Amino acid sequence: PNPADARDLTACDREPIHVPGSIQAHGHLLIVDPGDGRIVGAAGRADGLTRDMIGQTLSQALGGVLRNAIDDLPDIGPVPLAPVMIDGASWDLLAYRSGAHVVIEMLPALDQPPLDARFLGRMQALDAVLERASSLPDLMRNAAGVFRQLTGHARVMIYRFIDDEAGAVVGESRAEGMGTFMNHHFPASDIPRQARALYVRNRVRVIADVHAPVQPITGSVPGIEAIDLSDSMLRSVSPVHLHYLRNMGVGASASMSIIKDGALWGLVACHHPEPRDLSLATRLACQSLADSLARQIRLREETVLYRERIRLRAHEDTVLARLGPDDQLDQFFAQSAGPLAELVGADGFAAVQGSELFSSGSCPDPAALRHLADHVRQSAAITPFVSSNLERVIPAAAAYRDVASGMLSVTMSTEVPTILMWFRAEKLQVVTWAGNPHKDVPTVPGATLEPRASFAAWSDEVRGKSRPWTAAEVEAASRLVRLMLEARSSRRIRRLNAEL
Ligand code: BLA
Repeated sequence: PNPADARDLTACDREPIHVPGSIQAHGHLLIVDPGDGRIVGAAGRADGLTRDMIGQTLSQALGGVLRNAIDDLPDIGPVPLAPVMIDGASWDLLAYRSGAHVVIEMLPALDQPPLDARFLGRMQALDAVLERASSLPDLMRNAAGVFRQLTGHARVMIYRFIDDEAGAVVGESRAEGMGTFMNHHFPASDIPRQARALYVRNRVRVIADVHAPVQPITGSVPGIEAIDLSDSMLRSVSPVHLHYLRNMGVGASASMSIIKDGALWGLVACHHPEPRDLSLATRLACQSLADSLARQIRLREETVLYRERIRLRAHEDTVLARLGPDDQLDQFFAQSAGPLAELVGADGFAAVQGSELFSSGSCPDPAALRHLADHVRQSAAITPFVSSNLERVIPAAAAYRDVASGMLSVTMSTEVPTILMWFRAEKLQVVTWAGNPHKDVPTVPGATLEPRASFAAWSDEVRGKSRPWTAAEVEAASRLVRLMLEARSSRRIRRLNAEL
């Protein structure tokens, strides 16, 4: 069973995290009416620094240069501005538009590497470490190390979304004394839907101190506290998530989005046992390194696909050379079924054409084969049917999961369509979850969903799944069906010509 199904996801998914009405404790926020340049709202440390600025113009509060800067802001996305000094403290500034207002955020200028030549040199060196990785697993390990150097967090993980939006830790680097989450799985509800959507837009978040009280937004305009903080770097985070981190024994967290082809592929997740903030420059450096990581991931996936394609193509001729006479399904596949199954790494191969049926290797019984063929007849004519968890799509398949947990099917458009099916046996898998994902489900309807109390490794046996079909294998099956059809019709033409 999919643990995410058992949960009341909506409670988590509905929390409007982009309008929290407050910011984290370590910075300040000003809301400006761009028309007259007046400050209409603020939030910040209880010392009142920014609250006293409400009603002033931005120039009065922070100096004249800022006025021009906010007039030139783009419609979307934050822009770093020149830092300011107030009462001996230095602040990094960030500005963005939010509805009719402009938001200015003040992040404490930290004693972390400034954006100078040495810092840029270091960035290049870190980027080079990513490029040097020889394989995808190697890249994941290197990436965790690189982000640990950049952020100084004690445990850095590369977290990858897998099926059902659940995910697993695929790379890790940690300081002595920090426990491991390597290869641990986490359910989808740990990062709810709206958070995943927001993280495509705003790619770096820092939770500097999971114990610090939040700073509410106040102002001179009614409803100003409900301002949209999607682009914020100081936004206070969901209390449920803070609870989650505290349960994990984490004092501060940071995460960066890994976006591949416009979608959230995964996150760089950083934990620290004590409070830890990141400077604006470090945050921006993290973002650019995460983009670089995404490119490296894509490059490596493309290389794997390309190599597999070459290997599969070399195999095609063997299959085509063994095709038998096509008057009968049996004869057509008698010699070619073995290489056909081998081509895509299947345990069995079967074909159904009208009332005729052929099977070879390890396949479900004839009645089941006909049932499966009926199920995919329409859809597989357009795109291949691909599943590595057949019983999830066709529940009856649970009865023969030992031979067919995975199925790949393509329809060959012969006069009477031929449905070709490749099968893969069940591959028992033990998945280690970070804490029991089935527990902590609220028993009272409408009750608040609490994060897990324990993240201790919890093993779950997964039934009914096969090794997944790769993109190259699916592609090879479709291609081969086309080639077989061509071979068949050119043979027919030759035969007709001979008869004439
Ligand atoms: C946010 N959950 C997050 C974030 C991460 C995780 C990385 C982004 C914020 C951050 O950087 O800390 C989860 N952290 C993980 C995972 C790993 C990790 C999977 O280190 C693995 C290595 N959380 C729950 C439940 C709810 C929930 C039951 O467990 C729902 C009520 C909610 N998680 C939740 C919310 C956010 C979140 C609402 C958004 C926080 C925000 O940005 O405001």
